[in-house]
Amino acid sequence: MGHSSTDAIEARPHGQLVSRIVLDPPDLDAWRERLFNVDDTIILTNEQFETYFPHIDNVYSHRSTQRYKRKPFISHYWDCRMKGRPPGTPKSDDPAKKKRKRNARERDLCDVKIKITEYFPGATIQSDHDEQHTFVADGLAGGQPGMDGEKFWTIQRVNGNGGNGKGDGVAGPHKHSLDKSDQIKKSTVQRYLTTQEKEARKAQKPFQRRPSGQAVQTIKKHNKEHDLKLYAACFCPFSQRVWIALEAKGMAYQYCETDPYRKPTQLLEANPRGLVPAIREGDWASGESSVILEYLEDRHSGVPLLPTDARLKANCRLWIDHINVKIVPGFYALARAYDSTKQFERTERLQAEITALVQAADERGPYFLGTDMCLVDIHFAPFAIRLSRLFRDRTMWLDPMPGTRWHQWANALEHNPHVQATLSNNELYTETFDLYTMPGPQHSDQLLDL
Ligand SMILES: N[C@@H](CCC(=O)N[C@@H](CS)C(=O)NCC(=O)O)C(=O)O
Repeated sequence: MGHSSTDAIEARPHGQLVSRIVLDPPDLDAWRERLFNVDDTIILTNEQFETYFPHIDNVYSHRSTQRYKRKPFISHYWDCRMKGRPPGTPKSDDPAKKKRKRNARERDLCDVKIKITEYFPGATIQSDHDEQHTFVADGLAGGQPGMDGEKFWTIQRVNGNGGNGKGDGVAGPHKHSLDKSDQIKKSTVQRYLTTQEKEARKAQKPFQRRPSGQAVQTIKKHNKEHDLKLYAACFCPFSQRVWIALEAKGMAYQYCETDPYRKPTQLLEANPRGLVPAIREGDWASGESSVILEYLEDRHSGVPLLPTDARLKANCRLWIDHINVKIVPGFYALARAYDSTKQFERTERLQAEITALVQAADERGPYFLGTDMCLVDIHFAPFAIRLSRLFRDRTMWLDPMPGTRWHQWANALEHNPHVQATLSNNELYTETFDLYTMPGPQHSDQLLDL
C-alpha cells in the first residue's frame, strides 16, 4: 500500500532510495549513460529504478526531499556532486571531527540538478512541467504509468547550466564526463562490492591469537612430549579452566596450543566435536571442560580440587551447574547485547546470577569453600577475570565494589598464581571479544532469552 511505502521511506538513511543491490544487470552501460544525461524525463518501473539507480548515484548527491500532504508521491532533489560543497555548509572546524579523504576539487564545476519522483501505487504522473515525457520503462511504453497499481519513478532535470545548445529549453549537460564522476566517488553498488571484498579478505585471514605474558612462560615449561596432552586455545575460557586445574594440581602435562576454528586432526581425534579444550591420555581422550575436570580429579592424585565429604561435594557440583547453566550463557548474552536496554537487562541478570553464587560461598572466603581453591572457583575463574576486561568499557558492567565478598573473591581469583600462570596480556582478551558474539556452542540465540 502507498501509505506503508511512505512510512518505509521515513526509516531510510539520508538520501538513500533503494534497499537492494543488483550487481550486474543487463545493459548497464546504456542505463548509466541515460541516467547520467537525463535529457528528457525518464520514467522507470520500480524494479528498473531499484536496479539501476544504485549504479549511478555516485554522480549525484542528495539535497532535499519534499513530501506532500495527502499526495501519493515524494520528490527527491539531487545535485550533481561536481557542484562542490553547497554554500551555507561551512567546513567543520571541530578538531575531533574525523578527516575524510576527499579529492580536492574546484567548486561549481557542474550545475546539473535532478528531481526524482517516487510515485506510490495508484498515483498518476504529475505534469508540473510542460516537457515531453520519454517513456523509457519497458512495459510502460504507451501505457499510463501508475494505472497498473505498481510503484514507479520519474527522473527529470530541474535546471541546467545554460542550455544544451539545441535551443529547446532543456537544460544543458554535465560539464564533465561520467568517467570523471566515477573518479570522484564510487556508486552504492561499488561501495557495496568493496565492503564485501574486505569482509571476505577478513574471513580468510588466518586466525591468529597468540598467547602472551605469563601464559607464554607456562607453555614453555610444558611443551615437551608427554602422555597427558591438553589441546587448548589461549583465548578460550573453557580451555583455561582445565589449564588452571592442571597447574593447581601440580601435574605434568603437555600443552598444545590449538586453533579450534581450524579443526586440526589431533583435536578432532581427541574431541570429535572439534572444540577446545580436549585432553588425551594414551589412547583415551575427551572434550568438555567440566567432564575433563572431573576426570582429572578421579584419576590423578596431586592437590585435590573437590572435597571428600559427599554432601559438600554435591554442593560444589550444584554450583558448578549454576555456573554452566546460568552464568556462562548470561555472559555470552551480555556480549551480544547491542542496545542499551538489552545491556542493562543482561547486566542485571548476570549480576543476579553471580550474586546467588557469591551468597552460596563460604562467608569468610576468599574462595568458594574458604581458604583453598576448588573446582567451583576453577569453573568460574576464566569468566570472572574476563568480566572486567571485556565488559567494563563496552557495556554497563560495574566492577565489584571494594569491601564486598564478591570483590574479595574476584580479587583472589585474579591473583591466584595458577590463574596467573594461564593469563595472557589484556589485549588477547579484548581483541578476541568478537568470538563471544559469534554463533557457537555456548551462544545459541535460545540461550539469550533465558
Ligand atoms: N562446552 C564446551 C565449550 C567449549 C567451547 O565453546 N570452545 C570454543 C572456544 S572458547 C571452541 O572450541 N569453538 C570452536 C568452534 O565453535 O568451532 C566446554 O565446556 O568445553
